[in-house]
Amino acid sequence: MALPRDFLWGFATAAYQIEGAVDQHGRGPSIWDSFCKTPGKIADGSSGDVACDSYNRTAEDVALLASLGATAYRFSLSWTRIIPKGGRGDAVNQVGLDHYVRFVDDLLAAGITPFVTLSHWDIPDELHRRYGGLLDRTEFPLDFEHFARLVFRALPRVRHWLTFNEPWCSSVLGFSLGQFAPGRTSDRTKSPVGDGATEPWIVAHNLLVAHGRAVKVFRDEFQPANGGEIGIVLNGDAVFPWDPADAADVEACERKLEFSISWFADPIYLGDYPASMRDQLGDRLPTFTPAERALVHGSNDFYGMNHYTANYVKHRTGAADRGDVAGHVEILFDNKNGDSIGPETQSTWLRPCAPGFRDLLGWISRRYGFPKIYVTENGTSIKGENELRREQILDDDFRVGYYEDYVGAMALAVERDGVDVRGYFAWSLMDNFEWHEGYETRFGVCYVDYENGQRRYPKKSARRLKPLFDSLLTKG
Ligand code: PNW
Repeated sequence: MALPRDFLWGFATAAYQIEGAVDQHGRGPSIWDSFCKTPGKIADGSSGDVACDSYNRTAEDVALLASLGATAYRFSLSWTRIIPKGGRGDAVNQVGLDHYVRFVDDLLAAGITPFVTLSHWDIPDELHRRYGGLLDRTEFPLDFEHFARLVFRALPRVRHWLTFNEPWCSSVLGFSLGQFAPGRTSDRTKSPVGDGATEPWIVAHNLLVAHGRAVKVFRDEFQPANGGEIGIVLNGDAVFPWDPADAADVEACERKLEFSISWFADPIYLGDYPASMRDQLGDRLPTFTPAERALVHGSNDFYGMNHYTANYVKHRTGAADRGDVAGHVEILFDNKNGDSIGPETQSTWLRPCAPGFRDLLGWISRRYGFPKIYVTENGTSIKGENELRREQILDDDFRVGYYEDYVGAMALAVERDGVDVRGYFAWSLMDNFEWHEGYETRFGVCYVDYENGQRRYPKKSARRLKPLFDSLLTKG
């Protein structure tokens, strides 16, 4: 009996991962369309060209959500369906915009509350070519602001907006490790750990400023008449010291959280980057101009939290490498005693450890003044799932257990720790294009049969969430 009665729960997806139809009705290419064409970047050589074909199956997806009892759905807009070239001087594609207007109407008609992400990594390719996309401190935020204003105006019935998904991934995976579009490795040629690198911090800074610009437009021009709320979505893994008796490992845990979460959340809630980052990174970390700070500080109406896993964290000895994106720590799945943090999944970075969720909800809440939180993603892949027959895949007890444990940990955080969670989204509604892992990794609570018309089949986990939340929602 832990969660408030008006608590919203449902499932999440992202445009490039499910829509397909990449050339339909005038959509322009995003950096992910180009990235997928680069040989060797995607595990199975695939792309989002077809994916789950959700662009052409909106009625089916709404019916699926309704049948599972979801009260909310988080999805993202494809910027290049709406402005194929992306920029503020470029043409608007009305067909693309109308598609989302209808989709929002359909969701609302089915009693499902839309949570709309403006951009889930699929930056217009043309903007990347034109001025370096996320690397441009002036042009990118202005183009994003323009796109945001256009969709706020077109979708007045949407009450919950998310600006960017996981800017950490765009910055680190996209511009340091090169695993995500646009596949840049900053200055890694100079050193394998990226010493000399500057791009990840520039990209992060520009994403924060662009977020701030969109929020200002929303608050100045739309919120007064329409109401509603807006925030950014941040990912973050829980941490446990490799050796709890070693103060340096305990400190390393804090630093790891600062380098992944506070990098974005500190400027938004506290007005500047964490001191630990400034100390290590020096002037390669950009400085907020007063105008930028005014845009970013205080720019969240709620905290959008994506959470999947936990790590053991060990300090590193010796001088910090100034280009190290992790904050001079070692990230491990086993602790000093050889205990494992959790079982393996299909994702190398993901090991379930539900107590970490409660911990991290508490850490975020204490550091940022107990903000309203929406858990915008939580879920798991299963080791070897893709090798099984469909009937076996549908029996996903591992995923059922994951959701029971994680939702339970969240309920405890609300009940005992004063954490203010108002909504929860399981990742994902259905199996989909899992970025650089292609279709080999399945995160869906519904199985998608890619060989037979992208038909969706609910797995056991899909049907477990409604009774789980029903039992946690307070009556009366
Ligand atoms: C999130 N990592 O991404 C995304 O928001 C989703 O689009 C994605 O499908 C989901 O999690 C599952 O992976 C992440 O390597 C992808 O640490 C990779 C990492 C973290 C988050």
